[in-house]
Amino acid sequence: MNEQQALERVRRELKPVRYEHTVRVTESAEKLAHRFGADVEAARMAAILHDYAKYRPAGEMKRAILGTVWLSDDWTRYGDPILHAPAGAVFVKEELGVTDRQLLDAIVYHTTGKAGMSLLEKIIYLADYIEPGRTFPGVEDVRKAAETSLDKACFMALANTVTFLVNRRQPVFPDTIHAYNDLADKIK
Ligand code: DGI
Ligand code: FE
Ligand code: FE
Ligand code: FE
Repeated sequence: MNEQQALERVRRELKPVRYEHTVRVTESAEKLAHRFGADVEAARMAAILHDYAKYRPAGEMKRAILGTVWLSDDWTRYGDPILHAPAGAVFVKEELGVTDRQLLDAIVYHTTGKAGMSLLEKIIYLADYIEPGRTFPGVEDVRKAAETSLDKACFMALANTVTFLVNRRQPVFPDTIHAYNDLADKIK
């Protein structure tokens, strides 16, 4: 599947606002890949596919995760907003025939991050957070950090996300905390 075919599939899966977000994430991912020496094609493809499952019913996503040996059942226990990340990897694999493990993992971890993220995983995580349409409090500081340090910028995004979740008394997926701790140590 080439980039154009992936974009067409994704456009049919998503509402226009979400498709426009995807296009901006793809442009942000390309810039980050150039800046930090990653494979630009891989970064663009992962970005195009990252929110593929965003509008699937929660029950369908849970079933897909529970039926997949390479995904922990834990993904189904921390609220519906994180389901589309692991479920997206399952559907992209099964429905689009994508087999590249690194690309699938970048989709799995784009919402939560994890300890020991690969270059591609960090780029997709960060591109999703800083794309020009985002208006989170503090996002401008994260964009600034992303000009020079991928780890620092990911750490700031994780800190903001943990704060956001805790302030709303929402559960925090363990990998999000592990990602935060991992990068807190690395940027010292
Ligand atoms: O899909 P997007 O809107 O582009 O962005 P995303 O994939 O980063 O999803 C953001 C949502 O995920 C937002 O509602 C916050 C939520 N989220 C992020 N990390 C965690 C989380 N929710 C829980 N419960 N735990 C997390 O660690
Ligand atoms: Fe997402
Ligand atoms: Fe499972
Ligand atoms: Fe997204």
